Amino acid sequence: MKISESDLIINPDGSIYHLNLLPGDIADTVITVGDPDRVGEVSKYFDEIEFKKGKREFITHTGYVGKKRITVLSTGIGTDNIDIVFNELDALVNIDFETREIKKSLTSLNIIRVGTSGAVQPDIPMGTILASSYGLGMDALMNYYLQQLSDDEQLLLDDIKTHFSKLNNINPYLTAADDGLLNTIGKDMVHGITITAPGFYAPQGRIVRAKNAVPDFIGLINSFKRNQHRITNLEMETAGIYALAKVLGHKALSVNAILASRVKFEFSNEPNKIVEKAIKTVLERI
Ligand code: R1P
Repeated sequence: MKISESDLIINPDGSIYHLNLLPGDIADTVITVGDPDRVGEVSKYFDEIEFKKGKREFITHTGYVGKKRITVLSTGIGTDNIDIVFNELDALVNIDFETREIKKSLTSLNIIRVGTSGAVQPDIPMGTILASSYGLGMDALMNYYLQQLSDDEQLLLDDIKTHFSKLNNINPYLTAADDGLLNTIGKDMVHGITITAPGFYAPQGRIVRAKNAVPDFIGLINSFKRNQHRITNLEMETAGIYALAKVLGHKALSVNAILASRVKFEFSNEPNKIVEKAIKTVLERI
């Protein structure tokens, strides 16, 4: 079936609407970062840069580390941007732009987020590199997609929904990391459930001037426990990445540079070093 011109917008030069990339521009291994300035911090380790492109907050560098072709691309902040990036990345590999039809043979991308995050457990210090075993979304993105959960995901989500039942009108969603990526790139990192929030301040329990509707949000988050599972950190993209990757048949892992301790009220004085460590670790293991 042909996908319409308004459902999938292709620019006059044949590139996809927001990412401004042509089919063939992206490698099978994609690193996503939130901050457009972080794209160069990753690609400076490439042995060769094939091209640099960009539009809005979506900056892309594709190149090689040894013989391995890698794309690094910035998503900007939030799962609304993840919706755009993941649908467009998928279209670039799985839709024939000439016929506007879904290809018969589908490509599964390996997608690794290298992002920054705050820890909510006292035993996870700043400087930790944490791989998200699950993404728990407190945002609304997955109310708009059909998602099929494994039994393991469903049981864990049921317990989480009970724990957070006093948060009216929030419908959390949960997706596991790709096991293979978690046990290779994420091996010997701290693992835990990452909460993806629809904002940076009150949605992550920060108090500045506006009054928060949920008192002691961090306490509510870090008190959840089920078997070996606990919530370790907060950020703004992982749950959308995990959920949309699975819906579209891609593999995803989120690697978090822990810059803040939300229980000790501390923020690192060397955030760039921590991010650098996360980037180098991922590139060595990719
Ligand atoms: C908020 O400051 C941003 O930082 C974190 C959050 O997820 C959010 O995008 O990740 P990045 O550093 O990758 O952007």
